[in-house]
Amino acid sequence: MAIERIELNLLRLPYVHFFETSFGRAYDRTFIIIRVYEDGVVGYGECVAEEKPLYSGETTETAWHITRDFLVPLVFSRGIIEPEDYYEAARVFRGNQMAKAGLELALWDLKAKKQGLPLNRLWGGVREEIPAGVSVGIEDSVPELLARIENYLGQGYERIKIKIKPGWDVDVCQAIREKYPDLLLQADANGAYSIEQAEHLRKLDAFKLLMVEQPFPPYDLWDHSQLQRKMTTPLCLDESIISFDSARAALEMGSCRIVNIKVGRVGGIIEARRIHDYCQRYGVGVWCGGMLESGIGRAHNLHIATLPNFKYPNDLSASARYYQEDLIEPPISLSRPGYIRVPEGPGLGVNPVEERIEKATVRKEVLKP
Ligand code: OSB
Ligand code: MG
Repeated sequence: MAIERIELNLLRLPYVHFFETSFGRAYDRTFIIIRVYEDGVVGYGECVAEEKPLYSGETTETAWHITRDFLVPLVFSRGIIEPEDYYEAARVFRGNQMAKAGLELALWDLKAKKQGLPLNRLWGGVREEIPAGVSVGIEDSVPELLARIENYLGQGYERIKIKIKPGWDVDVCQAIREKYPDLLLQADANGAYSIEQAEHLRKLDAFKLLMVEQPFPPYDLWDHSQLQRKMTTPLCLDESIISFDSARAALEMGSCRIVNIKVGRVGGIIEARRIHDYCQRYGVGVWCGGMLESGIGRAHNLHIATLPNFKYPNDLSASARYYQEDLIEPPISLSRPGYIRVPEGPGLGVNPVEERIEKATVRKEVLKP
């Protein structure tokens, strides 16, 4: 058979609560859902590019353009169905990992559904439940942040990640530690600092953080290596790890001791697995980051997090933490305190609700060979 049709939908979904990082505050998420159709089977992918080029240079509009004008034509012209063939073919195009990943994820879901297997069974997942975690944005005040943390702990989350930036860091960690001496806690700067602030960042060593994520901008691998030498807390890289090669450079340079894997940021599941396997051989643990995905993208994240070297709690939370009405039914929820069960049905194992996708759609395009 062959792919008969590929649909791109641009969606906008409001968050249950605003999400603020060092980039600013956001009230909703704009993203692309990719559907591939073959012989009555539909594969679903989510492209995590955001509306603005803040976290990454990609945006929903660049990803739409790259997908529609280069990646989909590649699939149709070569008669590609297998994600492995797609990965090899798409390498001719530079960069644009998020665009590449969105279509690859849809092809993986399709492949697993045709075989009647849960997605992670295609490449050896070893976990049925994933350690959950919640990423808590910057608030207007420390008491408001503490109240949010208390609420999440009450819901069963056992690991909290906070967002930090200059002016919202040491004092905030201090306040959390006073209230919760043993909480599994980590901090993510999304690149808000520079090496000149190394002495200030060292103060974070006092708070028994699991890790400090991405203190410097994405391309500062060298500065990260210098900071890691000065800090006892492990550094974790997120934005800097955009490919297998950047992961290799980061580990060889000593820029981090932990790696955050996001399938979107690295260009898909095959690249994510290469990074995972390399880190495992290197003795460096990984965990799964998130981009506030809908249930479709989050289900893909649950499947990748079944691999054995995912050794830390992940940025994977229940649907209710993100959206009033997620795109899937039933929504994702904690199966017991601190864990989310991996969906067991064929492919992603979740049921996208077509009416909800249509309702949230702001633009749509149907592509045919
Ligand atoms: O840096 O990990 C990040 C969300 C959007 C963009 C970047 C990041 C995040 C998060 C949210 O921290 C994690 C989640 O999806 O729960
Ligand atoms: Mg991050």
